[in-house]
Amino acid sequence: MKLAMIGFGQAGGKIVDRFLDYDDRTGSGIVRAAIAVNSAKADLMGLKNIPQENRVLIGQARVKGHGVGADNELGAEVAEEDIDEVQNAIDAIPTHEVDAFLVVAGMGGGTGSGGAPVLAKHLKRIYTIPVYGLGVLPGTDEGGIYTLNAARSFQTFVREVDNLMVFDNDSWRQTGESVEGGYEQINEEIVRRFGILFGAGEVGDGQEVAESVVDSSEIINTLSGGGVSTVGFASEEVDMNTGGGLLSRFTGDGGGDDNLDAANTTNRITSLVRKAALGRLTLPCEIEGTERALLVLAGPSEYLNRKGIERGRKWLEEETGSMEVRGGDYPREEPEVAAAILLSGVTNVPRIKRLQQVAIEAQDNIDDIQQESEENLEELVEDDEDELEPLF
Ligand SMILES: Nc1nc2c(ncn2[C@@H]2O[C@H](COP(=O)(O)OP(=O)(O)O)[C@@H](O)[C@H]2O)c(=O)[nH]1
Ligand SMILES: [Mg+2]
Repeated sequence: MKLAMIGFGQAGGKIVDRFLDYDDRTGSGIVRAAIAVNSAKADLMGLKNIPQENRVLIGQARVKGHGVGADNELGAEVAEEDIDEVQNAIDAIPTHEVDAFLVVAGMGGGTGSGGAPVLAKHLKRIYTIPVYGLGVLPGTDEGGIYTLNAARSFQTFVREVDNLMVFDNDSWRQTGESVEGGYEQINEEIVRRFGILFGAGEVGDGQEVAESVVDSSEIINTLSGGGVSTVGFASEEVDMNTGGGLLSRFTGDGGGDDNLDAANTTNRITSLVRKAALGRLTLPCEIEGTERALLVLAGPSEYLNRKGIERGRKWLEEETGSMEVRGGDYPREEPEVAAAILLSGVTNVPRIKRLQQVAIEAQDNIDDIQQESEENLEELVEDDEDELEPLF
């Protein structure tokens, strides 16, 4: 499926930038247009793949390109004030060729946390295609203000979008990694998972069309109904040349191999589906109670079969209790078989419950937190000035 991606704030911009890179590497063709919006000029300059004309600096009159720090109320204000500048960039892209918008942002900071929900609301008013969010939750070690920002932004964002897909940094922290190095890896994990999901509906002309290929409408139907989504993923390397018993037939080593290979293919698929659903999700949660799910099996077509996907789908129905589990193939020439599972409308999410609790408790000590936020902002502006000296 073809997306117009808008990265709001630093995390949002970097992740969209990385989606472009993924598209390039894999030829998946999901990013029809990519835009980055930020109040910090240095963050926009740090991007690699998003075209210069699609980098929109907002809030110049207020913060002079230095960013809003961790003040997400200011982030929301500058987004509202400069929404026309964002719209100008969107006007320049062919939205009639796009299946949906994807607004990507870190929920814990200022610009993306405050601005992404504002943009989502604006897009919903103007366009008829779905507007999805990809929200990144902060690590709990980042501090109170980030958690509070996330708690507030999350509530607004989920209300404004057609579906909010969530990635929780806290569950993906690597120990002993620098923060930046850690983000590189995390961002790669993000684009891989969502790349397979959205790429599934975008099988190109020259590519082999499988019997049960996933199309865009199935992704859209799974996401419709709103709420919060999480993604599970598992993969296994395979040999590109010996799959499906083709080679064994040519070399003549055994006539009964086809059945054995088919059984292997089915077993591989069902075990990948279990691993994907029961392993680490982008937002950890109880999968029981999921409203809708989509299972995508990606890999060389000789490693995909209908029986495996059907079994995986049935198993998912039992585990989630959902009556709406879709499933299908995504044939692609990569030396791995991968299962990506979109669980949409999840209800039992401990992290979200904690965030909601934080939002409630925050009403009690709002003054302390506001002061912390203002100090952060002052520090950041000072830091930024030092950093920006050689650039301008
Ligand atoms: N996954 C991921 N998360 C990030 C990255 N950079 C920042 N974050 C997270 O996003 C939150 C907001 O940071 P940032 O995007 O810099 O704030 P903003 O620029 O004001 O929107 C942080 O608290 C981190 O949790 C990144 O590259 N990848
Ligand atoms: Mg930042």
